[in-house]
Amino acid sequence: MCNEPSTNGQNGVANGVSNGNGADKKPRSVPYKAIGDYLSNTGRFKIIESTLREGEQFASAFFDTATKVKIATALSDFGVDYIELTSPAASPQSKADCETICKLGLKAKILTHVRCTMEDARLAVETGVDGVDVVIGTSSFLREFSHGKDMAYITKSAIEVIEFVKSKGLEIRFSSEDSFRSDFVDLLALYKAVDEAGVDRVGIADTVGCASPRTVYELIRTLRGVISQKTDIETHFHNDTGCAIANAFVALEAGATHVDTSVLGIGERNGITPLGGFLARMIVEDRDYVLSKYKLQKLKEIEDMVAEAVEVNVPFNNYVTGFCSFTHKAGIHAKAILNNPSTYEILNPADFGMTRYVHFASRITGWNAIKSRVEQLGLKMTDEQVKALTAKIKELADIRPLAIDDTDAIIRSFHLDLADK
Ligand code: HCA
Ligand code: CU
Repeated sequence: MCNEPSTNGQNGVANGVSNGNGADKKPRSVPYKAIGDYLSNTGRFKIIESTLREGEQFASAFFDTATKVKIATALSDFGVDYIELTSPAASPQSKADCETICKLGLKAKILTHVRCTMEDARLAVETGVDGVDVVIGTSSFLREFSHGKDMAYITKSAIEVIEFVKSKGLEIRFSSEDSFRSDFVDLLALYKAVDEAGVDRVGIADTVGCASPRTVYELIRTLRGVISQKTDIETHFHNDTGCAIANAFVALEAGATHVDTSVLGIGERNGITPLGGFLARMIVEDRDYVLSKYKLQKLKEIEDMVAEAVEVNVPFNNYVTGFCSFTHKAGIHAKAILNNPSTYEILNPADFGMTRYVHFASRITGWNAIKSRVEQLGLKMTDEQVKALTAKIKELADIRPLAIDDTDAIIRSFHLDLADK
């Protein structure tokens, strides 16, 4: 069920000029409401932000201490619930950085992510973190070609690690790597055992990005029925086949409580559920919850900060902050958008501190877009004159691409000619 974006008077079109035409009206309510779903946590999820763990596994990522501090502070201010950091076992500097971030006193809880061994768990609890995320591969691929351990061994070491971390008064999560290619019966037996050992959260990870929304829904819903209600379910989705946001969303619908994200989705290979895209999905589902928790207006700043740190450009079609996310081009779209932005927008750019732009310099423009531009330039014309001007712009735009400056020049000279007549 899609709710319409709320329009709040900040719906300026190009150059921030208000269209003054319906944008301030309260949105119409949607006639059909979703029936209450007792399993769904789409209105009360938590974010585990893993830019400083999964994101460090991104091809071109290198975060020095100062950059880690900057990113962790920005994410905490943004409102994420948890920040996950690279294992202290990875390197001496990783351990030192983990300790430094724990001492910052951020609002977000700090986690570190370690292998399911006592050695790693001991290192983790020494760093000052609020909680430990442990993981071990359970698929036959990983059991055979990675660590070589069977399910009985995995269960035994999981319980030992869980009991140890809990004895230190810290939060503990246990996750299986490659959950969707693991034996389902084995997996459920393992989660039941760790649940009985008192784990706070279990994690499901689509390590290779093979899962589709339907398989995610079924697995999480079954798991929800097998472990106790007080135990949270964290989910982690890779994006190899383009389902990372959809999978995170259905996981919440099926009863998961926590979602792993990273800024711009950076991580191993092409990464995981992106923070911005995930929140775009969630604001459509539960606007009040998202706005009450997350400072969405800071999203672009955080994305730019991370893009610079890992030396990539923000993709042109990035969710919310891509350069054309709120650009409307075709004449039919522009006309409706100028009347009421909800016609062709499910997100309100103002919620994210972004601005709408009505494109007018092309052959598929319409006279409403040109009229709006004429007004922005402070010029006066009748509708008939604007229509004639539009025809002239289309004639030129049929021959070559027009820049905004070109089009503005045509508009101004047309206006001057009118005065001469
Ligand atoms: C990996 C591990 C992991 C762990 C996810 C988790 C994955 O780098 O392979 O602990 O929830 O994708 O399985 O990121
Ligand atoms: Cu991962």
